[in-house]
Amino acid sequence: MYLSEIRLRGSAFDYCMTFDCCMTAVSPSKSSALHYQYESITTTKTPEQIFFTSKETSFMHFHPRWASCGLFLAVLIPLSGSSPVKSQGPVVEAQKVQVPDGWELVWNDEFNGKQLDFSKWEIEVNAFGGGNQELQIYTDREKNVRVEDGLLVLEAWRERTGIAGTERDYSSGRIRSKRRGEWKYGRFETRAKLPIGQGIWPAFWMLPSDEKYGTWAASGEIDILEFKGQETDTLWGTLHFGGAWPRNKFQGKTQKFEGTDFTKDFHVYGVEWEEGEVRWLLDGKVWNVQKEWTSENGEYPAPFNQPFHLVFNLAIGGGFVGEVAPSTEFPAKFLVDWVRVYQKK
Ligand SMILES: [Ca+2]
Repeated sequence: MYLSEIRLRGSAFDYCMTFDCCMTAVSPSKSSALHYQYESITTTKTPEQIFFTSKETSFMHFHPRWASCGLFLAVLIPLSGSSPVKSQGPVVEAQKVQVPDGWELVWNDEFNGKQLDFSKWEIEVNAFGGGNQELQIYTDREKNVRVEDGLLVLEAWRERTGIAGTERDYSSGRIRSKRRGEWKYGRFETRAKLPIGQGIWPAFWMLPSDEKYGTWAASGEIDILEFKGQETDTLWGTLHFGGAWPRNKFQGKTQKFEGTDFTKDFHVYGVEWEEGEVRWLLDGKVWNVQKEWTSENGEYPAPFNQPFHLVFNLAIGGGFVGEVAPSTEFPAKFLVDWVRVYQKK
């Protein structure tokens, strides 16, 4: 099954966001990237139907028939009587989403808009070092967090930056889906390109939304992707659990992928998380499986039986990745093409 995502740029995007309508569509007739230029937009004042006049297709009809899990799926309905297009209207881009067999798409962000979708993400602003003596300050400036050219860009700079009276030597970006996107079990994947350099630490991970079993790491942490900018062929996949710090435990795997430089190309990083098992995927292939963990405050499979949310961040320095080398080049960019969440059919 193919799903196509449609993103509207310019005023149409804002309009669409106003109605919280769908960014995901089924295209029965086209399976590759679609580009439509719109001349006008009308609506029935409901989220169910929005009509577009375009150059290639007279109208586009968003329909709730396939609505599921907060996503409206849509059908492109070509109508006759196309009118000529004179103006440079907003551009709609669609790209194919291939859903893995046995799963259905329940949430995604293709990062194809003009700005971060705050219905899905919160930008985290802090200078606390993440508990790892990290050197960055996370800001909400576009310099550090933005969406452009179909990508989420988390960009770190070597610069003295301050917020609320605290200054750090580097600035960077961090976002999370807490209270916007939270799931118990599923397949969580992102397509991303990682930054290079000693002391650069991009991560895609999950945290418990309600700390039911206690503070970190008693309620768990799922590190889907961790990477050191100085080891460009190596991935870390880890679970944190046990008790509250310092009684926390962790278990995971470090895997070297000979001949692969994760800073050169985009790859798909993910996990499949189900009751009693977490499997790590690289480009759809399993490279790490974890089944054993404990919780001081709950029966197995606690703590990994509660809703978790997603986090993307680009940390600089700290205990995991070590010191930043003078030769490390800035800005460093963590580029994310998309993130998709699937659940079992
Ligand atoms: Ca994208």
